[in-house]
Amino acid sequence: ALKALTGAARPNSDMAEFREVFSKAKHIAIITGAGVSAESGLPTFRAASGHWRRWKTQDLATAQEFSRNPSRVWEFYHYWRELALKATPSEAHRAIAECEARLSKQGRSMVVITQNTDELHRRAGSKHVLEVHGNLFKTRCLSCGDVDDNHHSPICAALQGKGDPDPKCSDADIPVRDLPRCDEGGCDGLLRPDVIWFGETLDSHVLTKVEKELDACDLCLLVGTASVVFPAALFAPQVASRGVPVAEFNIRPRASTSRYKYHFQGPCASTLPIALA
Ligand code: BV8
Ligand code: ZN
Repeated sequence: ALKALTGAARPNSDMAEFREVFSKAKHIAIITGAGVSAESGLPTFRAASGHWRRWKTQDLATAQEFSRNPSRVWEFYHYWRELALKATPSEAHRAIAECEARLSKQGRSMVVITQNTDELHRRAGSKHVLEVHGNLFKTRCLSCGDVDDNHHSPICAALQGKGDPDPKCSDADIPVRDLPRCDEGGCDGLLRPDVIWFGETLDSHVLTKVEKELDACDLCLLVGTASVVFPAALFAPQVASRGVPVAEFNIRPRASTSRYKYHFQGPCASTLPIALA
């Protein structure tokens, strides 16, 4: 009772018990957030209070800000693209990818439902990945709607060396004609990153696939997410409400009234390889 009163963090769940459940699961859904890329060197949104220069991430990641100041928003995305290109998948990404390959040989499925846009799950070798917030390395044309893969570094000459996150850094104020443009048959429309901005709805095709996986899974892992961004924050609670066990892997201590069956505290690059071995 005293512990509950002090709200002291409760110890980790029993890993042996979790691994028993894991060994019997046929369809595993792994929901991941920025914490799974933390050990790849990508700052999480909560860390550094999610700032780039003087702005909060969620104030820049909007369609309004892009139409108001496309140069500033492209500097921001150039910064993230270059960070993600230089990053390498962590032990957490790798453990997930290896586990998927092992399970598929046993006729068992694993799907990664990621909020991350850094493509590190794919680079680690995961095959079945649903990117609910889009992908930094895809562009979408505002004129013709064409969506393209784009891993160019820099994405356009004018952004070379730009995007420094230091608050003292001033805007590059790149003229819109020098920002990334569409090369689809003379369209030349302005390109945007193909990510889901705040205030934009998630892609309905992706959401349909997510719903199917959440309804089919018999075990769910929730890795490295603060679960504050909607509607992704509702995915794990939806699985738990079906009575399916959810195991949360997070660096922050478990709230004494955790809503999930299992909780393993610690950096997921250390905890996941043990859990998924
Ligand atoms: C929408 C791409 C319909 C852009 C991103 C209720 C219902 C619906 C909408 C809302 C709602 N309430 C509010 C909204 C609006 C908004 C929202 O959720 N706002 C939040 C801030 C309250 N949602 C939307 O706008 C969504 N659209 O619902 O459309 C609609 C439309 C209009 C009006 C109403 C409804 C679209 C949301 C998608 C936004 N796009 N990404 C870009 O950023 O480039 S989200 C972005 O932030 C990231 O992609 C990421 O998903 C998210 C950050 O969350 P996390 O991944 O959890 O990362 P975070 O840093 O927060 O946490 C890291 C965690 O890891 C921490 O817990 C930490 O402890 C842990 N950790 C750290 N290190 C480690 C670790 N764990 C383990 N190991 C470690 N080493
Ligand atoms: Zn176009």
